[in-house]
Amino acid sequence: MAAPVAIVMGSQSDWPTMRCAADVLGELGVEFEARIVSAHRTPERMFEFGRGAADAGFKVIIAGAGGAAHLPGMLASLTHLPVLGVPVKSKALKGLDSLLSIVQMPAGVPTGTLAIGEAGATNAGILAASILALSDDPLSQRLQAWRAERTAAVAERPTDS
Ligand code: RP5
Repeated sequence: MAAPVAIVMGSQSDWPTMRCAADVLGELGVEFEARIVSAHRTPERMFEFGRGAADAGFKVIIAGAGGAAHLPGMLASLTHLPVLGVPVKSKALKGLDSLLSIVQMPAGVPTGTLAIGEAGATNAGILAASILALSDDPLSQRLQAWRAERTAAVAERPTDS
């Protein structure tokens, strides 16, 4: 069976950020496929991927890009699957450019937009799992246990060390 989550990114340089989505999906036991698909450098690949994503068996797409970050929005225009956009931190503008490029979609073409950088990628992974968990009880149980573990790991008081 095909992996339910696609993690796509505009460049190899996005992988250290996008790997956070991959890591958390791995912890939750969710299969994923990671691919480089650039809206600007490989537009034909983007069209092919976006148009074929649902038929390929994907259920959720996590798309990360930096700077003029058009990949998440373009993919959202090419597929009815949910697209979660991760603004990758850019060198010049620290990811504010990426965030604004992803978040300001016109009405009718929604792109879920997460925080800039690694926190956003991690949360995109968790959110993808939450979406899949709506129709997957064992995953829902794993997700709830995972969240409870993280809650229990927060100390009530700070320490000096
Ligand atoms: C975007 O340009 C990519 O998503 C990446 O965040 C940024 C820089 O890409 P590289 O020049 O590092 O390949 O398309």
